[in-house]
Amino acid sequence: MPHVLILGGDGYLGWPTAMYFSNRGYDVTVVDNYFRRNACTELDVGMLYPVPTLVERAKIWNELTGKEIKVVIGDLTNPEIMRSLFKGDFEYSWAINNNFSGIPDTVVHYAEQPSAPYSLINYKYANITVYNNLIVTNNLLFAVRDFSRDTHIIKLGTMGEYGTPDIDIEEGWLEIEHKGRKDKFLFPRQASSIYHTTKIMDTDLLWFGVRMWDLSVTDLMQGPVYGIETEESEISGQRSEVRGQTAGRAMSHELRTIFNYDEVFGTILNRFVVQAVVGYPLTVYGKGGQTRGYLNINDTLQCVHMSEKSPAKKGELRIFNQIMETFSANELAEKVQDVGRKLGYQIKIDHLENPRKEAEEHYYNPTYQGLIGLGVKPHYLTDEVLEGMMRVVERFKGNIRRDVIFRGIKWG
Ligand code: USQ
Repeated sequence: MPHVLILGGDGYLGWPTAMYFSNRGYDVTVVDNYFRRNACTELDVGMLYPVPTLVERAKIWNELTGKEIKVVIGDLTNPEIMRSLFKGDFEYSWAINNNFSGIPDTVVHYAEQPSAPYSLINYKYANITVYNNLIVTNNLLFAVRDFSRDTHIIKLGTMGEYGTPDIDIEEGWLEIEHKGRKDKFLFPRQASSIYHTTKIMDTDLLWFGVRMWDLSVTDLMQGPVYGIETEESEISGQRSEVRGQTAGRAMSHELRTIFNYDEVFGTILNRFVVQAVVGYPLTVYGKGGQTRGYLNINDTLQCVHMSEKSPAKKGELRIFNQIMETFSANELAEKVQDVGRKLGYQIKIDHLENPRKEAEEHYYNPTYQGLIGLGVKPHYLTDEVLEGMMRVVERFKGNIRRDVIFRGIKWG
């Protein structure tokens, strides 16, 4: 089976993606330097439940399914570590299951600092974001150029690269007619945080690699993701002889993704669900008309898989808008309030002074047909999905820290 290399394999999307591919028979290697966990500890933002280390998760996965996920612990801003993933000499990192799977057929690049608020805490966190995101992407670009130009790069982008323009948002490209002549360009970008600005810049780095060296790149412009469980995180012990049936079930919970509900790393809907369960008024910022494209974590997995199955051509930067439906912050709050009420929660909605600088009422009409065209079947945000999330969060209610929900990191 093809070899899929996942950069940033410990994060909210990285670990579920690793299990998803492994479960479908792929040879999977994950790399991470625990950036996200360390940042959570440094900023003291809490998590809904503790998560085993990446190495432990791979062992649990192996015990439950018999499948192997190879783990490399290393910082991809170090070019030698990035290059070793294409050469198989793990001199500069720490690797388990050290038998090199060969040059990857596909690289999934999630190894970025993913939080807009983090990037605006102060200049130090802005620098970490700029340095990490751009250097990792550049190291990847040169490793692929130097060792394996046929590897398909799937890079996670963000819908926030486009901002909220007063025109329809196309999937990455726009044909422009100017003084009687026409050409196609990247859709205009106008990010609203330092984090989002780095995503624009790494799109540009890859676009350069496509033009210069005929690389094959898919850039997935993703909206905010919600959700906790995936098919693989709920696999219960098939290998009961290893630790016993009950242990198998307990272990399967340890395969769940890192779940943050704090202001820095939590995304809006995950935060609202936690707030509802713990009786914290929902934190709508400003007027709440901010509209974004959302998707279920299970759809992220499908989108990456479908992109892997139908790669971009050599010399092509293929861009998809990775969202399944659009909502305003107010609409999300009302949905959570309605579902919560049915479950017996009295949920208030607050309109906090917006710590961000963003349009609170705006036009928003993105196109998002490309991934559906590749065969992705959307999971929409139904009442059942929200109820399912609340039921999981309820089980960990005792872990929820109210003090990390809102600290007010200001953009201004
Ligand atoms: N918002 C609230 N209340 C909250 C949290 C957020 O009203 O408690 C609002 C924000 O002001 C914003 C919208 O909800 O208008 C989305 O905020 P978010 O924190 O869920 O998402 P964002 O900061 O934009 O970043 C997240 C991910 C990032 C990804 C991005 C996609 O952290 O990695 O790239 O979503 S997008 O938003 O389309 O750029």
